Amino acid sequence: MDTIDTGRRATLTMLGSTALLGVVPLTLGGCESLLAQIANRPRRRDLATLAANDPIIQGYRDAVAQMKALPSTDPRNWNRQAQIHFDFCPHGNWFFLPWHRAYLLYFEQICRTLIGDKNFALPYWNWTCNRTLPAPFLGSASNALFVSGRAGVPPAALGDGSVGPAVMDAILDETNFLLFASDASPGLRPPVGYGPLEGNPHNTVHGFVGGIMSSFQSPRDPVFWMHHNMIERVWWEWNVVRGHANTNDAAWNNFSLAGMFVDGNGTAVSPTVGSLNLAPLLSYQFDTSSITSCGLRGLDIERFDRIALRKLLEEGGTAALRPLRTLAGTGALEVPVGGATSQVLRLSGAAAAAGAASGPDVRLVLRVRGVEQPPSGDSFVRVFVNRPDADANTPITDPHYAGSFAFFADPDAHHGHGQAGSAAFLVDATAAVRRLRGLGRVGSDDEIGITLVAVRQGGGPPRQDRLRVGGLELQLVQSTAPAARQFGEDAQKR
Ligand SMILES: [Cu+2]
Repeated sequence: MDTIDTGRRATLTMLGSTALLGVVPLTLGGCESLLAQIANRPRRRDLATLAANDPIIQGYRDAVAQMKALPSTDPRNWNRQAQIHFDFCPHGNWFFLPWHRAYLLYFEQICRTLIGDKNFALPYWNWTCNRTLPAPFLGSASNALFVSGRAGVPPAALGDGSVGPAVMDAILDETNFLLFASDASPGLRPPVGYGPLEGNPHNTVHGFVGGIMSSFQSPRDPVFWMHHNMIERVWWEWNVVRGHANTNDAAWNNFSLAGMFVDGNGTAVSPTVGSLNLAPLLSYQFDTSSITSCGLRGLDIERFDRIALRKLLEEGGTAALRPLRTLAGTGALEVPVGGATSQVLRLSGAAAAAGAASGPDVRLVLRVRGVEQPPSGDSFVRVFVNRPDADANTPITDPHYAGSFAFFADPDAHHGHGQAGSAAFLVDATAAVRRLRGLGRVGSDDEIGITLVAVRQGGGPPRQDRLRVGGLELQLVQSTAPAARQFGEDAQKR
């Protein structure tokens, strides 16, 4: 039998975690059947590999239709499931990933129960390789996966700057959990700081699809679950393939998600964040093509060193971002939303200190504080360093480009959450500054200019809207994170 581990202690450890995740039926048929169940755990597949009439797509459509037909007294009812997101979803902090992992796991169990297929697994929308809204979600109201009011329908396509391979590779190579997964927060919902994964591809896809997908009721659009399964897929690749550790911070691991989700039978569940760390080894697996190498040979993770992998997932590592010095800050500013508009800020004294950012663990992090998105909500922001003439036409391949961020929910949905005006976005400008120093474009004037360019999704014409920002802070930050591990053969890594 192919087991994911060896040794009695490990087996018992897995039993504890597995029962928590509800993978196991109520009566266990002994360890062997449990291990077989884990080895054969459902495989989540790339939507693009499934034909329109594939049983997985049919099953998902069937599950959604059934959930819509359930009475609103049933917590598995479609709108009740979306309400969980409205009531509890964390955004802009380190609970973003595990909360949505639990949300997907229990939603997947509900699908299984309703369609009577214990092997059903949610597919995912690999938007890095397939930039338009997947075909099974189009059509008309007779299709349970269709929803009206979307903006991003084909031929509208997502761009390289938000979901392209270079963006995703940079995210997947981030070593620090707090930058990968968004910043540490004392509670479930304060939006402390959006990291690049959440702030850029995650938010951009919500805004791109538009309609209900850009609100806190976004799970009412069936494509929400395919999008978040891709986010989960990214986290999986970050852990399993790129060998990065989640944080071992007890405040994160011990955080309870009780009272939020129900399992396939509608029974309340009480996972902790830490209990979800082993989900990639216990609850589901992914098909194994690497995200950013579209169409290339997949990875055979069954041949990985799974003992070492389990250790990494179970134990995590120290993840810290310690501000060494705030180099410069600004007060409030506004950026007009449109084709060729930008705002330039000069942060004096930055360049000399930027010279200190030469070690691998010292970063120059731009914190964009108090971001209030424009009412229209369909824009995103590009950040350039020392390029005061940057505009919407400046390509993201420009050496001055540092990163992007986008907006998740429309301002109306933000009310009731008390989040308007309080979101912060983290942009790691280290690579851009190092690149510019190499080109001799930083240093002589002892200043670093930050240009924010607000661009409309789909490149629409300028609007009267303005993006309001509470202020910018450029910080020199000491990053602490475990070195990347490798669990497979060299050749398998991408
Ligand atoms: Cu989301």
